[in-house]
Amino acid sequence: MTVRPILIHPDPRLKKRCDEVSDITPELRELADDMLQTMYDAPGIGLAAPQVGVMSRLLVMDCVKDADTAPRPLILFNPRIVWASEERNVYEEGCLSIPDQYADVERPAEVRVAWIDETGAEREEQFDGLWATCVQHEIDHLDGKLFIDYLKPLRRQMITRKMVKLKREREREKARA
Ligand code: K1U
Ligand code: ZN
Repeated sequence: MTVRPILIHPDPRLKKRCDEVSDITPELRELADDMLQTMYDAPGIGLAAPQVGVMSRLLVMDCVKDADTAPRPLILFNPRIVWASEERNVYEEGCLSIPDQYADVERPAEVRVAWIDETGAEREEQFDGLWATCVQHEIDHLDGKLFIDYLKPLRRQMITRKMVKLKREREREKARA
């Protein structure tokens, strides 16, 4: 398993809709394992394939935060929301592609999601709490949408400017090394 580099906003690959997966190939299973490793290493609670530069509809997540509870890594190919609650929930979201920036985002409090798992089996599950927020955030990534797209334009522009600066600094550091 390999930790892959995570793309930082702005990047055109984070703004594109990803392609459906037609076959769960060994390469895609390896990618999913690398993504889990990358997510735990970051650390994060979710990761979508475009964040590592792969334009396929694949996401991983594990929202177990409590050290006393066993991890629950999930691998979702072609995930789709088949039902969303009327009730909404606000959560202060972050994103591994937008480091150190957080903002309140309102989304359905519960969602039912259908997907194909790593064995090729069809799965369906209802998520609530942080799991519901996270799976919606990750499915947005597969549609080229970031959590800052829910914010007012001025706030979004400020965050984007900070990220442009961060990327420039990281490039300079890389050139010096
Ligand atoms: O998609 C991503 O960029 C991952 C992102 C997922 C997410 C976070 C919060 C709300 C919705 C979706 C993250 O994992 S950011 C890091 C984070 O939230 C976290 C890190 C360590 C422990 C607990 C949470
Ligand atoms: Zn994100």
